[in-house]
Order: sequence, then C-alpha cells, then structure tokens
Amino acid sequence: MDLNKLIAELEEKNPAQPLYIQAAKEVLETIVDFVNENPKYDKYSIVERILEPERIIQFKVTWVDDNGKIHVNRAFRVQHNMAIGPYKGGCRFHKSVNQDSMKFLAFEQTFKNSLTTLPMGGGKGGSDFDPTGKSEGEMMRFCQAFMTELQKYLGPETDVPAGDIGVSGREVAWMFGQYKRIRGEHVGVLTGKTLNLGGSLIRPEATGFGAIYFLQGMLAAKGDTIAGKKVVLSGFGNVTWGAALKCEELGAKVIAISGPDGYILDEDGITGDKVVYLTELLGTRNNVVAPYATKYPKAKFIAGKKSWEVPCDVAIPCAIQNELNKEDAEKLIANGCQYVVEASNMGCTADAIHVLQTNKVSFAPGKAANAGGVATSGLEMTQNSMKLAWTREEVDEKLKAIMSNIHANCVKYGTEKDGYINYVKGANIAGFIKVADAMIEQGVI
Ligand code: 2IT
Repeated sequence: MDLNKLIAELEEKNPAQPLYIQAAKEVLETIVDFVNENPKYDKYSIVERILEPERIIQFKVTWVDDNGKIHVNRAFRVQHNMAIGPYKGGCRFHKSVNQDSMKFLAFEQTFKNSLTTLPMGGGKGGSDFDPTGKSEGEMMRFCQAFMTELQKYLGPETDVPAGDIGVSGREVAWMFGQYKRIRGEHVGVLTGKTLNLGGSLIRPEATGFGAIYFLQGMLAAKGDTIAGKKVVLSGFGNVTWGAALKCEELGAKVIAISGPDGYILDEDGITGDKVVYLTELLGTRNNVVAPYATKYPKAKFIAGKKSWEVPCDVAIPCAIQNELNKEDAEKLIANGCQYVVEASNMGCTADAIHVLQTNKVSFAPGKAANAGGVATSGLEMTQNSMKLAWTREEVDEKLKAIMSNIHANCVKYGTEKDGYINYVKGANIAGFIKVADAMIEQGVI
C-alpha cells in the first residue's frame, strides 16, 4: 500500500471530518509495514475497502419537551463493517455528535470488536441531543422517538446497539421497550440492558474493569504491579466508576476525577461511598463534579482545569475523544507518570500519543484498553441467544481472559526492537488481521 497516497485520498474524500481522518490515519500509519509484508491485502484492496463505512444512516428525531415545545435533533447510525459479525457498537447522546464523530467511532469499533475475538462487526450511533438537565419524561420520549426510526435498521443478527456517553441502562431499556412495541419481538437487539430485560451482570462496570485488567498486563510486562499506584481519572460516568471500583479492589489509589466544570482532587482516595456517589452525581444529569467537594470537604474542586496536572503514576482518560492533548502529556511526563490508558475512545490527541511514545511511557489505545465494555456486550448477546444468565464470576472470568488475550496480541504485534511495546501498532495490526482475512474469504462484497 502507498501510505502517502492513501492519506491524501482519505483527506480529500472526508473534508471537514478531522476525527475520522485522525482515527484512520493512525491505523494506516501503524499497519503499513505489515500490509506491505503480506501482499494478499493489497491484492484484494482491503485497506481501501475498510476505510469506507458500509452504510451511514442519518435521520431526524422529533420529540416534545415538558412544556409542550417540539424539538428536532439529528441522529445517525454508522454501520461500518459486518465482515465478522452483526454491526455492534454503542449509541451516544451528546451535543458533539455529528457524522464525523460517528464515523470515527464506528471505524474504531470495527478494530476493537475484532480484538475481543467475539463475532461482532463495527457500528456506532447517536444523536446531538444533550441529556443535560432533561427530565425523566423528556429522556424517555426522546429514546422512544430515536428508536422509532432506528429500529428499521436493527435486529439481533443485523445490528445490535448499546449505550455510550449519555446513554445508560435506563435509556437502553426505554429503547428496548420501544423496539418491542413496534416489532413485537422480545429479542437481544440491544446490549447494556437492565437485568430484567436480559442484561448481563458486570456490563455496567465492564469498560472500567477491563481497562484496569489491561493496565495490569501493562504493569506485568514491565515487572510492576498495581498495588500502591496513584491513579488519575477523567470523567465521572460508568467507565470512571468501574475503573475506580477495580482500582480500590486491587489496592491502587484514585486521587482525581473530572467533569466539564473542572476536577476533584481527593488525596485520601476516591473509595467506598465516594465511588457510589459518582453514580449519584451522574444521575442528577447536571454534568458537574463540583458538588463532590461540598459533600466531601477534604477534597478540593479546581474549576476549569483538567485532572492531568495532578502528579500520578497512571493516567486514565475516561470521558471523550481528544481530552488529553500534547501539553497534558508533557505535564504528565514531567510529573513522572509512566502509564496512560485510554478508557475513552481516542482519548488522546495524535501529538499527545507521539510525546508519550517518544518518552517511552506505556500507552494503551482505547480500542484495546476499553474493549471490555463491548466484549461484555458480546457475552450478553451469547447469554441472550442461549436464554441463560451467567453469574458475576463467570462473566468476570471471561472478561479477564479476553483482556489478557488482547494484551498478548498487542505484545505480539507491537513489540519494537528495543523491547518497548507499541500498543497502538499492536492493537491496530491484531484488530485488522481478523477483519481483513474475513473480508478476503467472503469475496468481493
Ligand atoms: O465504545 C464502546 O465500545 C461502547 N460504547 C460499547 C459498545 C457496545 O456495544 O457495548
């Protein structure tokens, strides 16, 4: 493959889509040598084909607020690649949602889902609807209106959405109800469901748990362990909550979290009821973390700043794309941070990753480190198909095995001559292989 030509075409074909270009460019740059060593991929034009989403659905969502006013939002489902299984990926409700963010997320999802080894293709959906300050009734009506249109494109063997930013078990359950009302089928067409609807134990915690299991692999690769490590997180949603729970269990100390309003520094450690409080904060849908410092006065709230300025051993972005930039990376390195683990999708900018890798910080990209969420969604699909439910222990054991396998694959394909593990390269190559080979096997489709 001709890297420069492909990047030029990518930029020309996707004008004003910087996120998609960022995600795709990173993959191209890290798989180029591997692709050129294996001529079959060029022979079947696999790279060009993988860069093009199979389908992009855009639709209008009209809903009525509590005052009777009608609102219109824009929504999407990007069905990126179905080579290894039904489209699978979350739905995001956030004001930043547009075709660009949906395309990059669906693209990332294809590689991530491949890494899990489960039979799931890549997709992503969402809307520019902002859940901040919305009442329960407004949220439900929006979810129902969203699903009324989206259901046309879904099915348990076709496309299986889940939650993402702004969409938790409550919203998934409302969407499930609406799908069932229209289609008359009680099937596993969504994951991240509540337990009564066929949801899986551990699914809410899985992204955070999985990221910490992956971190354990990174630490072990350097002869280190998690106990006693100072951890700084961003965000205060499901992912942050799961990561904080697992850190506490394994003896690491989470000292900071953040929201759009600033960050919380709690040197005593964010543990026990404080972790539970994160879910309450999220539940208010006010999208602020400042109240934490009022409830726990020994903690400090630093307005308008990011948690990356706090000295730590491990930094874990858990919020949104490009939330950690070059300056943040430089600050983390200056403060002695040795591990950066993306629990969010593309949490770091390209130049932040460059700085971290140049300084030999262990850096895990989201498509590897946060794959525990969708992996557990895959396990939810399995349970739904079998009409059985596994125990917490069974699900957790499978999640651990999947994360450890992803780590091993990153090591296999990403270890450089000096021994440094380039997890970005490892994850991109390992994720690419299964999808690419499955595409070749299926002929020109
Ligand atoms: O980014 C992600 O992997 C998710 N939001 C979870 C997707 C899923 O289908 O569970």
